[in-house]
Amino acid sequence: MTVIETSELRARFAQRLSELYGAEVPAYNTLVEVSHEVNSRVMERDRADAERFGSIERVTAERHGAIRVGTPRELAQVARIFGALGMEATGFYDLRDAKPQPIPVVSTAFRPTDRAELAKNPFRVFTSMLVPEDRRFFDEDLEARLRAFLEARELFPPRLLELADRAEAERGLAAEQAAEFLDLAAASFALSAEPVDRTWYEELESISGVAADIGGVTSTHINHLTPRVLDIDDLYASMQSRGITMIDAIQGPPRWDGPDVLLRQTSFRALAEPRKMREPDGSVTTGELRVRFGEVEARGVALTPAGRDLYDRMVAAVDKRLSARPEAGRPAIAEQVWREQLPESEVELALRDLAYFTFSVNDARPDGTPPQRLAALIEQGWVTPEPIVYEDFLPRSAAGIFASNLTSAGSMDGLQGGAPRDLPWLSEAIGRPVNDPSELYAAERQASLNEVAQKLGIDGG
Ligand code: OOG
Ligand code: NI
Repeated sequence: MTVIETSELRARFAQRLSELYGAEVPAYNTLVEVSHEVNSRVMERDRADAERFGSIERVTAERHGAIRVGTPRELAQVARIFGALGMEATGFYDLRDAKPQPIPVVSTAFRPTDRAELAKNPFRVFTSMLVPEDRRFFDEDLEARLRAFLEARELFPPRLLELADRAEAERGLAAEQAAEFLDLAAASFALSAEPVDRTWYEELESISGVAADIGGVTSTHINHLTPRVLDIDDLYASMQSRGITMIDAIQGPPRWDGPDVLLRQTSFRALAEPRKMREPDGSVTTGELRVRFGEVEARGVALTPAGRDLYDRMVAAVDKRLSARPEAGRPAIAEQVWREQLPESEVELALRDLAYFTFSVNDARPDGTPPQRLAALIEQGWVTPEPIVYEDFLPRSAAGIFASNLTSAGSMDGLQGGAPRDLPWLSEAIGRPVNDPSELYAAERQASLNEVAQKLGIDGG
């Protein structure tokens, strides 16, 4: 009996979604094509450098998707489906007070956590959950109607969840069941042909387009699928020259001469898609909704909590200078702030403990007794730091991506009373652990330091 193992299931699922999304949103295929061109160009320039943040095989297959659900019960089911694919809830993002625009959701990302699994296929899905209890968005009456609507719907057929549980427990599925699982899983993320109740949808949309996209329809759908590129500035220009209008900025760190850190993303709005609408008089018409889009990203080194604090302070500094000098433009100001505040080399990031690295002992190293301190080991040529790629998301970019693809700004009505939510709450709500990304990066670094210590005969690393 052939068994399709977890990592192969994940790779096949990512591939299935890619085919599905390409058929539903043709501009996605253009984006993938241009991404491949960009990546080949970067590989030709300097292959070794291009592969420092992951092999070209990994990067070429790499995608993240995004879905949105309404309740903890639905999120727990999503966790079972992704559990079957070796993807664990990682990170907590609260987008309700995000700039530039608050979004009534909290989010996590399902992803593989182990370096070897990430290398096999790093597929991840940014997953957001509506917070109908948040009084800043929804009053009591609307909350009650939203909950009733969400509780009555079924996003995933029982058979899919049953196969998911089996796949997770047995770390794979027999070929025939794997095929059934993949069919059911892909189908539950496709755009539904069910008519959308126009009055209900529009009521929610007046508060938030995201609320309408989640609570105004009876199913969920993948709303974007993001390839990874090695040069996002090249990608941006190449897409524009093919006549695809991108949003007006690349989100996240600016382009600059120093190390690539965290995550840079940009997107474009997909076309309106025809959707069946149920009108107030009961008739069904064909309307249009614009809920899906294209996005692309470039990834750099993961930052430590200290590095992340510095990053957040730099973003605040950019905002401040920009408000005093809007005519200078964000990219130029950001580059200036970065030059002033962020070390210009990876080694310095490592020495100042601003980013995560693994360390390996150099074949060519000094004779004699190695020093005890990591900084001295690096400076004297005993060990070399290798950057750990950032595998997660940025809340501000996420909110920017949400906002730039909404038709209307929505309203918050000045209501008070946000429902408190955090990572432990989320974990409790889905009945599974939610990983803290920094703990994962720190553990990977520590494992490499332990190896270094053993190899060099140093206590503790
Ligand atoms: C998710 C937006 C966030 C990202 O890459 O930051 C995201 C959504 O639109 O549902 O995918
Ligand atoms: Ni995204």
